[in-house]
Amino acid sequence: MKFTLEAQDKASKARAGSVETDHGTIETPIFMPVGTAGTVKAVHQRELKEDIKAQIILGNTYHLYLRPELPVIQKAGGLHRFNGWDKPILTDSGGYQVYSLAGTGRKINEEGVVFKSHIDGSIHTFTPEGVMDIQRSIGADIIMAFDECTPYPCEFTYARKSMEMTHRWLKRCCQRFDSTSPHYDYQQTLFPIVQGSVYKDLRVQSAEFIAAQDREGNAIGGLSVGEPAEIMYELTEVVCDILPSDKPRYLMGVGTPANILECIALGVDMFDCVMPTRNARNGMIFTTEGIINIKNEKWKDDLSPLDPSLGGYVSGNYSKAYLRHLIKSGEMLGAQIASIQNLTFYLWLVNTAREKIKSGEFLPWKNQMTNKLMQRL
Ligand code: PRF
Repeated sequence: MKFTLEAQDKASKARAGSVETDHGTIETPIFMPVGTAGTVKAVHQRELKEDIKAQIILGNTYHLYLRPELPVIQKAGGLHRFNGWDKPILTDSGGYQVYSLAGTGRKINEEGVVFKSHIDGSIHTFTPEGVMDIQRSIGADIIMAFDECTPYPCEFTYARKSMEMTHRWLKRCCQRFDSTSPHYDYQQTLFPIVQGSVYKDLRVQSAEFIAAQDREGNAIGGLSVGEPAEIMYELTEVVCDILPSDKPRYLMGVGTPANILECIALGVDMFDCVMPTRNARNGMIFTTEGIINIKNEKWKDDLSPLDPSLGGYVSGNYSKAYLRHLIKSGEMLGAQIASIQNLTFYLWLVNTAREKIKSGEFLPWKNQMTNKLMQRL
């Protein structure tokens, strides 16, 4: 993997760059659609590529390991072959998904995490070594270290001990990753994850530890878990200022379009979030003019296109009234159209940010766009 810094904004810490992988180049800043079970829900691969212009998608170790199970993915020749997506893929390690199972009897200890499958209740163990092996089998281009994402709020002592364990787990991840080879004919790279909850001194300590591992890219976890946005911004800035500027920075699970613009300004290069797809299915539509709740009575007979200036097929060819009808009727096409619209918007947002960074107009554009995104149309 190779990261090239192409431009640095003068009025903020925003950057434009590119990440080269064996499955192609990712232009940053980038948003990565979430494809938990090897599919970006309600969107097929040709639409992802041609309409949405996605450059990289996510998969989840936890879900893919439980179903369809690794032998199937291995038999296919890796996840790219299995799901027909030939561009880059990143897999999350399961650290966050297992954390989301809180209350289902999962147990975290030094060795790893014992958890119950959400599918059939069977018991499984994830260890740092095991999760590296699983991600080798799945075959993502970028794989994530096994971490513990602390909840919010979280006591200082717990946050410190958890962060220290995440650091020890990282050492084990690196050791396993470096002593194994890819299963398929392309390279993989491992990103470590900064933790430390909302405590500035822990975040500094974690960012320094993660930076010292000298991997090819770095991630920031444990944020956007319920804390106020201002706290997330403050800690993201603290961490970005420590993580090396010649490597991509990935802020995990963030966020709203306004969150993304703010964090681009702080020096983040990569984002993922279920929001554009999950909220699409509930009728929340992101447009270049602002955010719409398509279920509102107000759109009942509005036959204007969803978002004509976005320039996409779906944005220009389906009306608000028609999408409202589909979503209210629980029609599958409603989820498809809404998901494509929202992802097209998210990719447009980061791509425009990239252009504005390069042309030196990022900050005024970001402020104007953020104002629009505060409005509910
Ligand atoms: N760790 C991992 N994945 C994640 C997170 C994390 O902390 C988050 C937190 N927002 C989202 N996804 N492994």
